[in-house]
Amino acid sequence: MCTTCGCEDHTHTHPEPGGRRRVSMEKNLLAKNDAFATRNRSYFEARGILALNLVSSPGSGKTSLLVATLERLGSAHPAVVVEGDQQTSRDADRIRAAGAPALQINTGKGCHLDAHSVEHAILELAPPPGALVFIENVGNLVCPAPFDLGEAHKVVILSVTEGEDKPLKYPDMFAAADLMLLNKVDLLPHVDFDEAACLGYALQVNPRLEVLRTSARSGEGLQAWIDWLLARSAALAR
Ligand SMILES: Nc1nc2c(ncn2[C@@H]2O[C@H](COP(=O)(O)OP(=O)(O)O)[C@@H](O)[C@H]2O)c(=O)[nH]1
Ligand SMILES: [Mg+2]
Repeated sequence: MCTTCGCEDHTHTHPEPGGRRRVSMEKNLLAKNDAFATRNRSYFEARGILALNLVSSPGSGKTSLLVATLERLGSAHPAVVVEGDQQTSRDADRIRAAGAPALQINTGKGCHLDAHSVEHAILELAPPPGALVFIENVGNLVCPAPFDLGEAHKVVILSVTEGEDKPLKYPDMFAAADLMLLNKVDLLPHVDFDEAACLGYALQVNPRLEVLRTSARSGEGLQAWIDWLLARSAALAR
């Protein structure tokens, strides 16, 4: 546990008086996490399961996008969801209401999911071969970045209400992701958001980042996102 902020299970730094920084690099913790992540990845690969780790700040629309995605997928493609939040089972309840099995992990003071907790959740959810597994991480753009959960891809969600500079301010998260969903594009006419600058910043941090524009509210871009998912899921079955 970090003795400065009380946060559990993560690696970070805090400024100290006099400009010195105390570095609390818990390398063993990351190594232990990586071992569980490798096991999760083997489990997914052996069953042709596409697992995605959804990361973003709180409120960008992760759960809303998942609900809209599950409603569109219907029973045509099996999917299960692991939900991570510090408290409450509100998101898992929203997912179950959309018709998919969901399991909530409450991290308490922890600010990210870890691969061991995800392993337990997956064993309990028992996704069928070929299923989609969505892991909604705890909302913040810092702590989940270095933690591999065994996913095939990290998907970072950025909403247009958060400001175009977030890829520059939180580069680790955008560098770790393979896909960025630019969400809440229905709100673009109402907010000061420089979309071209945002895309430029995101690609500056991660030149191989794919980007899709979405709105969980209007449905814009959801078919492209579902096509992205199903193409990768189908590739695993080959
Ligand atoms: N206008 C608009 N609102 C959205 C969209 N996606 C999510 N929201 C709203 O944003 C808020 C946070 O969404 P939620 O899915 O809980 O975000 P999460 O914390 O990332 O899971 C809720 O009030 C949603 O209704 C969107 O595409 N457009
Ligand atoms: Mg959520």
